Amino acid sequence: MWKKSIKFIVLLLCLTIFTMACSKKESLPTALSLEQSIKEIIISKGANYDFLTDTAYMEHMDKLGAELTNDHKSPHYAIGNLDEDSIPELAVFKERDPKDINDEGSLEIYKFNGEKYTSIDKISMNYDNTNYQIVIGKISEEQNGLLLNNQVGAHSGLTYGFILKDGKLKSIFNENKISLLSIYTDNEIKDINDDGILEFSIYITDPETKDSTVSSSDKMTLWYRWDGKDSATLLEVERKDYSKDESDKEIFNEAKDLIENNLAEALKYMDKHKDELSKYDNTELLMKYMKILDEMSFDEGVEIENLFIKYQNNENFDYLFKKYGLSIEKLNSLEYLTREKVLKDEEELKKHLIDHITLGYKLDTSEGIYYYLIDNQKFVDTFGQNITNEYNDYLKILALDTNEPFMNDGSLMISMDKLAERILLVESFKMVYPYSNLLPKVDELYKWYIYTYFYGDNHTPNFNENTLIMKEEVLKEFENAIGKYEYTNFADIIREFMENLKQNNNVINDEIRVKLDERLN
Ligand SMILES: [Ca+2]
Ligand SMILES: [Ca+2]
Repeated sequence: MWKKSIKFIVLLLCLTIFTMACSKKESLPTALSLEQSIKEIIISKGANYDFLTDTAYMEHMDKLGAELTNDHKSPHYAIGNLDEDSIPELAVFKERDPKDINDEGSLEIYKFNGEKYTSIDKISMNYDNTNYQIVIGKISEEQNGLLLNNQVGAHSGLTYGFILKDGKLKSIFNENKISLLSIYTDNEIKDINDDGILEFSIYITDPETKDSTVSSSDKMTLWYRWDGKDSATLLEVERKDYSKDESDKEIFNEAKDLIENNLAEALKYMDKHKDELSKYDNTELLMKYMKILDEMSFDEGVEIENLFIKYQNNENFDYLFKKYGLSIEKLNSLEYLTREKVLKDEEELKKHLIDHITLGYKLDTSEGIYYYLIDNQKFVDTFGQNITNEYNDYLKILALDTNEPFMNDGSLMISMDKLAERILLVESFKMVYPYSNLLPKVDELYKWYIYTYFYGDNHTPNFNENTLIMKEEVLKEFENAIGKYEYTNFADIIREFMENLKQNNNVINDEIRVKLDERLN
């Protein structure tokens, strides 16, 4: 009896194995046929064939793409050309398994190897929750690439860009140069201007929003295209039109008229009525006003210098200082200047100073010569709450330098660490306001600061003037800054500069200078 049972059990086992083998066999032909069909299509076509328009090929590839994603969900894969041969590659986003804390999710590239599609590279997707767009296409005139949008955190989006280089994925964006984070997943990858090259958008809170809560703040969409290096060029901005904000147009026109025809009265009027105008209109007026101050400053500077000379009666340049116990601070104080006894014998000089400081100038001196600077701090203090955040932040950058000029008569006047802080402030302006029309001016200042930071000033270069070898103490300073400001573009620039320098035996020559120029452009 028990023998019979064993026989039965053995038979049953055999049957089970047989059935399993059968079912395995049954699934094999379809898998084979997908690979086989793809192979057959590919090898039947010539080198210039456009597979992406071949319906049969695309249908099969769609199946393969869906099979290779973890959740078999589209659109977590993209089909397109990433390298020289015309046979498309397949990029697959593999969502992480939330139950497996070691699974970071991945991006994998498959390439046809003559037989079938096999994985050629795989990179981590950094625990991103999921993907909501993945596209392969032209990202510049000569380059194809892969762009993808992943969902991260509670509701944000993160954009990535890659090219395939020597069969490996290479990231094309430096996050210290461009912010790729969208507050919601409302950003897109598409060709917005029908030129065949992909653009991508970033969806962020408008820096000018009044309401700063994430959900109800004003949003803006920035459309970018890859710049061919490690950042992107801004092509288009979609945002609220703040010029339509409520504002008293009569007052605006009156202020504009004063700026053009009666400058001495304009500022008082603008200050008095600033609450009746929108931030947009106040900014427009102030920019107009300051442009005129800037244009006049040279001539007015010559005038004040001539007045000092006139009243010095051929004495030393500090004659008046001694006569009245003056200081540059006192000469910039309206309260002091309007005192009856101050400069009582130098009426023209007194009036010029009072008039110009009221206009918003600041008297400064270098090597015994007097001139006017624009007192940017005064405008921040007076109009900061009534102008756009963009213009206010711009004026704050300028104010740092008019309050405490970094350079005087060719000498660096502030510590390298202070200079680094100013560089970072400019850098953050560039990140926050990538659309700003003020960027050319900001960039000019940025470069001037950076060149001074690396090379030193005219009188004390950062390198030995005979050997051109960089000074040890300066290299130390660089290292400190890298540690202190680790995750900034500036730290990247210093790192790269030091690396180039090291390979050049710490000698500052044209080669090093050209490399820094290129990095900054
Ligand atoms: Ca290819
Ligand atoms: Ca385009």
